[in-house]
Amino acid sequence: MEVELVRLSKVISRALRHRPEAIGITLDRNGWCDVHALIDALIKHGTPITREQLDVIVRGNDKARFALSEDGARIRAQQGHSVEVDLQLRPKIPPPVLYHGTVAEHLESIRKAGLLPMKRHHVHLSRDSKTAADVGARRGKPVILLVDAYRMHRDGHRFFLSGNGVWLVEKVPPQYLTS
Ligand code: HQG
Repeated sequence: MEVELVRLSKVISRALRHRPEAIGITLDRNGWCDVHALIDALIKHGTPITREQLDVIVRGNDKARFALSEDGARIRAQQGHSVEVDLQLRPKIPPPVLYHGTVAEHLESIRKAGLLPMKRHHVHLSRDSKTAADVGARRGKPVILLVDAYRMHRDGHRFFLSGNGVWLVEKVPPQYLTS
């Protein structure tokens, strides 16, 4: 995606996941925002954007971060929120192994406390180790942890699959982790 669209995508991501109030929009309880309201608010706050650009961002986003409602009138982020939203995800049986990408400096704390959601609502897990490596690489040399999702599920932990293929769980206690 061209540089300008990546920049716009980051601004939208911040608005729809973390700080809607910073540009004066509101999300409904399921995280949706009226598309015109979003565009107007972005323009008003110094980020001019057209409906065409927004559509390209939604369609062309490598991670499908955003989804439009069926009628195209509303938009929301598919995961990664820090604001309280109910994405109405239903619990789903995970694959036996999931992966988490992090960096060495977090390992000591993760070994003690397990994986925690930190600023987000869930711990984010990937179906494949390559995706986990990419996630870890955002912070430095990636370290990949294996999550025994089979045993977690069997022990009663609930997993959710986001609209863009990210596995979400409330926490991963240390006994289910191996590196
Ligand atoms: C670490 C991006 C110390 C955790 C990505 C991670 C992903 C701990 C960081 C999505 C810890 C949280 C999520 C503990 C977890 N002690 N550190 N007990 N438990 N951590 O960004 O998984 O571009 O909230 O390892 O591609 O890195 O936003 O989570 O390093 O899909 O669409 O604390 O964000 O997608 O960082 O990334 P994050 P994440 P988007």
